[in-house]
Amino acid sequence: MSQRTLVLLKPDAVRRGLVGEIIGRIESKAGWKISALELRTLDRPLLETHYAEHEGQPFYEPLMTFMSSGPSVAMVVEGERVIEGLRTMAGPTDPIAAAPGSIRGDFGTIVRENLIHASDSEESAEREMKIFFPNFV
Ligand code: D4T
Repeated sequence: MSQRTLVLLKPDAVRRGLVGEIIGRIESKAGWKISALELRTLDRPLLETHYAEHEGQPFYEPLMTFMSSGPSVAMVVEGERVIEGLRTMAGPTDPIAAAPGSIRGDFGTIVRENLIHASDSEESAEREMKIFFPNFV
């Protein structure tokens, strides 16, 4: 089942020079391909839309500050079961709980700076692709 998903390489991944490493892992999965890609600093209105479900949480404001602290890489990735596959490849939200071999498990320590976002369902993927690539979808 071919799917599309929205992936963000967060400002920590870009600052630390991990973009090539992470994109390499994605491109190494058989049949997965990047169909849109942009390097850009995410502004507050876009982040408010993307993270609407977390408004009011104690981590919301620090998350907003971090996510707008430098450029991110936004991508659409497509391929076989790519939504589930990229969530597995990223690992769970807390990088210390993430298994070695996953992106967060290999490179992260703190929850806020967990390197990567990947849509968690087909509905989220559709919503998020429209936010980041309104002219593509
Ligand atoms: P994203 O959405 O960035 O892919 O992350 P997850 O799907 O893994 O996790 P999430 O939506 O629960 O969290 C979004 C974002 O908020 C940061 N965060 C989260 C944080 O700084 N403190 C926290 O306690 C939580 C739960 C990390 C990811």
